[in-house]
Amino acid sequence: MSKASALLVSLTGAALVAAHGHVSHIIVNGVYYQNYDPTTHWYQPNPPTVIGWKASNQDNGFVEPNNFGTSDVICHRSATPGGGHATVAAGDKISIVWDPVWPESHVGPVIDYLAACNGDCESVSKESLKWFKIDGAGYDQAAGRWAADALRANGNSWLVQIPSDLKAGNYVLRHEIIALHGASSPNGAQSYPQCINLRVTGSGSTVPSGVAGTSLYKATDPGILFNPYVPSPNYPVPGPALIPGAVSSIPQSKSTATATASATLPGGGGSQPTTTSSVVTSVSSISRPPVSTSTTLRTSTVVPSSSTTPSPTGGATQTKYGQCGGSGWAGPTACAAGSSCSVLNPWYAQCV
Ligand SMILES: [Cu+2]
Repeated sequence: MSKASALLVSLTGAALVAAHGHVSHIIVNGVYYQNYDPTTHWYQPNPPTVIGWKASNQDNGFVEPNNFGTSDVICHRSATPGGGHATVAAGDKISIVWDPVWPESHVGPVIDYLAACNGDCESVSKESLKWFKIDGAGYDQAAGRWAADALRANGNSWLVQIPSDLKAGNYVLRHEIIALHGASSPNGAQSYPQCINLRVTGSGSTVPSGVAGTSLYKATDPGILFNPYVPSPNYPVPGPALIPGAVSSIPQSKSTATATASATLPGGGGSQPTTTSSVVTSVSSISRPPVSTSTTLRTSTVVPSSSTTPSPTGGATQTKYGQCGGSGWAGPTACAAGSSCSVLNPWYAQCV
């Protein structure tokens, strides 16, 4: 090891305890769906129903290789299914957006899997899910960069395509970044799995076979125990092979949201997207209602998110006791008649 690379290792070692990230939302066909936010929703008495799985990664943290044989690796720590889903068509491209900006030090692969729920994903047992890999990008020799670098360069987002011949049904999308900055040491890699419920429509007939989440990786796999600090790394993306016809990554581009949608609840009986006017509102037509009249609980004003994404407040009205504001809040800010939006703290405002 050169002095330079030894210095690099010691510097990045200091970053091991830094916060990392989670997927804040997805955009598909211009429609924005909020994801589970572990840094805020975890603490809320009435968090919104979202497409993403709930998990106890309030620290924006990761799953360590010594736990790759435990259920925590499936959809992050202590994960339980998201309460709703998004509807997409086979062949659709989904933009998966992380927050905050992925750390430059956290080089590594980006990998996406699907697993069929064989019923509602909202009530599926995560141990029963069999994952098949629909993309998996490691080190791009031609571009001279890691997939995580490409993600960061793409507006902190990753574009994944649902296989066009996938059989219609309910699936969990498992999107993952594996950070390798500490991976030359045993148990030094960091897995950041994020799970999202999808209802896939279409006329396809294929459901590829897959493997249980607890069998995806071992701590000693060559793509898990790996020194990334070499010139032009020859990196083996860990996990099972790509399904037939899949590519390591499709050409990356950013997506722009022009509308927002709520998660669809299970048991609705239909496979239609929730693109009715009641839940999808053109962003340009949104007018943000006044946040609140004064109440004794109010201690501060709501500061609009500084995110570059249009604020998808929608046209909906929040029910009494539901969330109506707070940092990063993407849901309704208007309260049902008889209640008003009260700011409890910078992260949470509630209709009371
Ligand atoms: Cu980190």
